[in-house]
Amino acid sequence: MIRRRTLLAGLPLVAIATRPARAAEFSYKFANNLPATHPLNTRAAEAIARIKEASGGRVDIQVFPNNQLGSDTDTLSQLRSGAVEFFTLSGLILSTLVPVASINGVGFAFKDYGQVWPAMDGALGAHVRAEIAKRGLYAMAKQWDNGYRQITSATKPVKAPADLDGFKIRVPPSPLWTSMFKALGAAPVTINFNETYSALQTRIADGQENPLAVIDVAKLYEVQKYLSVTNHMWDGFWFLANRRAWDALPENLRAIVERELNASALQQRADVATLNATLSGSLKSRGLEFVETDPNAFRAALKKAGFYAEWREKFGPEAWGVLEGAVGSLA
Ligand code: X2X
Repeated sequence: MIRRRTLLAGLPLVAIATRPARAAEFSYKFANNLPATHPLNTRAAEAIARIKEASGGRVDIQVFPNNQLGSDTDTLSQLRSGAVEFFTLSGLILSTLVPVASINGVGFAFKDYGQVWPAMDGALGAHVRAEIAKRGLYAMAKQWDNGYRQITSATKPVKAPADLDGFKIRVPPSPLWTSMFKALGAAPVTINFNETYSALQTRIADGQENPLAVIDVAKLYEVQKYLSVTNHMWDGFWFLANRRAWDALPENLRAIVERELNASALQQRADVATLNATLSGSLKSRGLEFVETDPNAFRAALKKAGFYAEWREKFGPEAWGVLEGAVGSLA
């Protein structure tokens, strides 16, 4: 019988215990602008765990939420240079690089989610993704939800378009956003998301607009008093990859990453829809006063200002035709 001590003495125990964990073959960074508590981050974290598992540890993605690596504008540059491999970005902000990517933000274009997802998973999304591909980026097939946007204000309830007259409203960096709020008579100020809370606090802007889920996780209710239910546009995040980093992954690993991210995107959409449908109670209890509006009045104001004609011209007949194919005539 071999004695236990003899057996152990023969093994290089020290070497085993001190060998460093093998670094993953592909160590990638994923940056985004939202707090870790938003469903975009909770669902992405689940996808990333499944990707690590399914790739046998070869793909390890580290998350940098909350604009830890910089504003959306900065992070888009980092994505393009390859300093960051993955980034989720609103199509409207992406339009500073890929103009047609803001097309889903045309005011009051989508009646409801029943129009949003068939369009974004269908011809409209395919049109935008093809343009994204021309700019050195890859967009996963499934977009992640931000949601229908609502206007908040610190100074007065916004009930009708006339209440926006001269109103200093923060908008994200995107020509479509600026154009739309100018068309409504407001005075839009372009500010990245990471500076929005403090801009509202210091009254650089008196209001802003975002979906309920963002207003909640970013605690914008602390610096705003009124929330007008306008549903004035639908906004989503493209899950983007730097093209060189994406192509560096062998095909089987790309398939795993895309499969798991897209699966989580579908779950994230359901989470956000639930939040946006149920958060009004808790936001009211935090002091936000809800204001009902007549969206048709805002839409009519946009039309009267020539907003639809202007953007039809800017996007061009082909892209505009794809949008109208999904939502009907916007004229
Ligand atoms: O910047 C915003 O307002 C946000 C969080 O909604 C976007 O990412 C577009």
